[in-house]
Amino acid sequence: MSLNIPIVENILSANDRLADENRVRIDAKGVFSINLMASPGAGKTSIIEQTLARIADKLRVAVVDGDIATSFDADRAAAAGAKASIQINTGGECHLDAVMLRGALEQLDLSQFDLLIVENVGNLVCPAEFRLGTHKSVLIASVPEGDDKPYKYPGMYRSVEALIINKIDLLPYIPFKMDFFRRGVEALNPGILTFPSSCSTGEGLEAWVSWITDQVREQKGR
Ligand SMILES: Nc1nc2c(ncn2[C@@H]2O[C@H](COP(=O)(O)OP(=O)(O)OP(=O)(O)O)[C@@H](O)[C@H]2O)c(=O)[nH]1
Ligand SMILES: [Mg+2]
Repeated sequence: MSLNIPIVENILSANDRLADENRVRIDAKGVFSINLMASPGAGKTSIIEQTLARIADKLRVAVVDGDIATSFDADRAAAAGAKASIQINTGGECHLDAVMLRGALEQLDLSQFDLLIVENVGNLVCPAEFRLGTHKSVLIASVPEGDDKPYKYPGMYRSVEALIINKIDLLPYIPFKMDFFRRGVEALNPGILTFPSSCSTGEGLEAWVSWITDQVREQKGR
């Protein structure tokens, strides 16, 4: 038991070093990058599809998709207009790590892109612990998951810079208390940028797309 803590610390610090290298590589080409995290089925790929539908004619987008198995999500991103989409199969790991992203970056000519979206494996625990080197981490919470998730998964809610609250079209049908949810978020991550949205109706997506477009522009200007 006493040996486990140094081993975990070593794994995480080795991952951090590789994440820093990924960041240098991404920065060198002026690409803006996000790590999209959420529980399974919260709507990560749907948000990517809806984002692409609104920006793929203006921005060159690469998508890297992490899943335990299948290439379904990378196929969806390609069909939605991603200029490149790469599927990583973790073969059982519940998160992406920096070495996996490095493998994907080696397959991309980053000078050909403005935006890199990484869809992490659906999970509210492990992905928060492994930095990838992206500029911003974004969490998608979805209404059917329940309003107690910030309280139960504080590490994830603390680790991100923006929060999409997806599936708000389902609010009339599900006992989701938005005030309770937001109080939990605020206690962990005060002032976090929040985007209530629905991939079904399109509500709220304009604000999200406008934020991400601004981030791409700022990154180019650096
Ligand atoms: N009602 C409603 N359904 C949605 C919304 N967004 C996504 N869905 C549905 O939720 C289901 C899961 O969506 P995905 O985008 O595949 O979710 P994901 O987070 O990428 O799932 P994994 O990659 O498997 O973890 C699909 O049936 C979507 O059609 C939404 O805003 N409202
Ligand atoms: Mg997905």
